[in-house]
Amino acid sequence: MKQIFKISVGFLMLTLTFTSCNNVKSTKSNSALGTNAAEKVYVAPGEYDEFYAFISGGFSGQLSVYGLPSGRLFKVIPVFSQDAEKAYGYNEETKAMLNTSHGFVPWDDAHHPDISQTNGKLDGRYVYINANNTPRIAKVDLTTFETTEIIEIPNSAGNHSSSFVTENTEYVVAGTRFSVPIPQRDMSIKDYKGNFKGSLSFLKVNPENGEMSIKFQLLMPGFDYDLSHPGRGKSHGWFFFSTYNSEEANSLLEVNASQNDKDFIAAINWKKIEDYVNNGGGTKVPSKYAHNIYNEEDHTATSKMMQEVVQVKPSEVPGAIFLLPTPKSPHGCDVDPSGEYIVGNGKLSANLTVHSFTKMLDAIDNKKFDGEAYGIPILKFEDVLAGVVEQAGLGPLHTEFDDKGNGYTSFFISSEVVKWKLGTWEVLDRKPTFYSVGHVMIPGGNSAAPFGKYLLAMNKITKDRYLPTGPEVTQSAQLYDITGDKMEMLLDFPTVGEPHYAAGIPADLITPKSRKLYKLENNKHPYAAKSDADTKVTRNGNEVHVQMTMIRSHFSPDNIEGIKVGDKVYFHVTNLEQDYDVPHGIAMIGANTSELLVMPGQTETFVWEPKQVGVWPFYCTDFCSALHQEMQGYVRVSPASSNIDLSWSLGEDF
Ligand code: RUQ
Ligand code: CUA
Repeated sequence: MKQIFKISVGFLMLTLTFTSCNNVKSTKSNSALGTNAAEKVYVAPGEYDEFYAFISGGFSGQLSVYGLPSGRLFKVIPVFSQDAEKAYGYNEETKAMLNTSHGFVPWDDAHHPDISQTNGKLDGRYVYINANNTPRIAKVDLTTFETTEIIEIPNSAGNHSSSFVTENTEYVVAGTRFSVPIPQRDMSIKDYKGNFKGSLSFLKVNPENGEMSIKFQLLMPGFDYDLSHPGRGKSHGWFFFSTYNSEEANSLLEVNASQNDKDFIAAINWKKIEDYVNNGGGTKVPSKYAHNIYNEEDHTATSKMMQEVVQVKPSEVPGAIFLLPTPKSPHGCDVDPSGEYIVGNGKLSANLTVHSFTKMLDAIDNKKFDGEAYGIPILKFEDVLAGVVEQAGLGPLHTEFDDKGNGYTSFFISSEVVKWKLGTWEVLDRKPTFYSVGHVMIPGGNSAAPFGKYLLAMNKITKDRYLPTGPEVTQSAQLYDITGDKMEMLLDFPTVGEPHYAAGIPADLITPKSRKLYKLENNKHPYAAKSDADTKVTRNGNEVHVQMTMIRSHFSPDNIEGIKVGDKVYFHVTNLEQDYDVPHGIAMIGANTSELLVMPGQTETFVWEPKQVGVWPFYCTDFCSALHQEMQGYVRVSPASSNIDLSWSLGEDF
């Protein structure tokens, strides 16, 4: 079934370059906004935004929290990268969050946040987000806006078709971008074809606390699994993955993986495979991967190295996996709110291919097959096709949906968002983006019940849209009003990192549950000092533990003596405040780590290894009161050979 894709790659590149230059020069002048755009995004001082948008940072590894429609940035939640501002990955409590089977990995590339769902609707409990580079999935708790779990995905590489949730958050799914040898071993790259495998991992979610565990990994043919979405409604129980490189090329993919006229969307009946595994099916295979959990009671993360996963081969579960031919190297794989339509965004194409779930089931029942790949039946293209959105633009990447039966697709090459009608496939509207849009996001767009008020376009290139800042210009998003027949551009706003994708949700699904502080009485940190009476300094060889408190506006103790060069000093600092929005910080001169930023009721720890004799200061880093600048102290460091006893005090200088 292989046909040659006729457009030459050279032509494609030419198109790309030409189009983007063209946009820079010509579309700027048509970008004048309707006069009421400013009103529509204006959120008056003291007022709240209507939606939260959780926008991934791509190579920043983090998740940023914005308000819509204002585009104001509220917080950067550290997920896969160390963040000195919040001590994430720097303090002793959170280092374990970044542990992997490769050791401590303090950075990653985060793409696809997805909010947990109940009955197909956003429930506002958690955001799950993937790390591509060292495959991981994280869970962010939306009561605290903290990363509370990271699980590594073994036998995977470039964890890109992740991390999307099923309609009751039964599963979070993680598909591999790169096929690799499974198990990993020393072999020639040239033996890729037929030997490398693509793993699709299904992570079961504990309904009580959102925790993930790898239920099974499906070992698929050696394609690249690019994106995925769950079925919903009638197609609940299925998961769909776009593939490229069905050629199984291992080099010069820009040419060699663009040969086939069609690649596939893989349809996986996960319920069927789950049943198989529940009945003892699959094979337990040794696989090392870290599972890191942050415990709110002791404010500390622990990392556990897991040892095996259950793997399933497609041939073990006949009737659970099918391939839907889809032109051309599809990127996004999106399912409409009803669950009937599966949209393949063929990035080397001008058309959008939409498959029908009903027709797919029918084709399966009637065995309308067009060959097979490694034993997996390929369904006949015509028999699963619902329709084609013709000549909608160039380079379709991703589609989201509103609540009125429309799809909105991003076109990277022609730099635009195109609105089209589900069922009739007619193009209704198009608006330029500035420039080269990747994902678009409609709040709830990956659920049965989208909130079709705004669309957010996340752009790859901004060029002349902002004040220049050296060779790199800010990354950016653009907001459109989609309530009318025609889309209206409202706002440009800069983003942290490269915004790959976002998850949006009405604010009132989050705000009532937002935590204000940690109760001191519930603090189970082993080194917590819950009052000034609990503070102390203890020595064990050259290890010294300082149990310190902080409250407006002093540390207790604030004078410490008896520390020696060569000591390893652990500062365990508890914030005694029980008021909303009163964190304190602490930093020590010469400490080879970040500050701590300790929330009310919380204990955090940093390590200081003094290298020089002297009297060294520490201070509060967060402007916490009128006497913030008085919130400071000293540590006396004596030579390694000295016999000065440990002593500590507060308020004893007169
Ligand atoms: S994507 S390249 Cu979601 Cu289009 Cu990562
Ligand atoms: Cu505490 Cu500033």
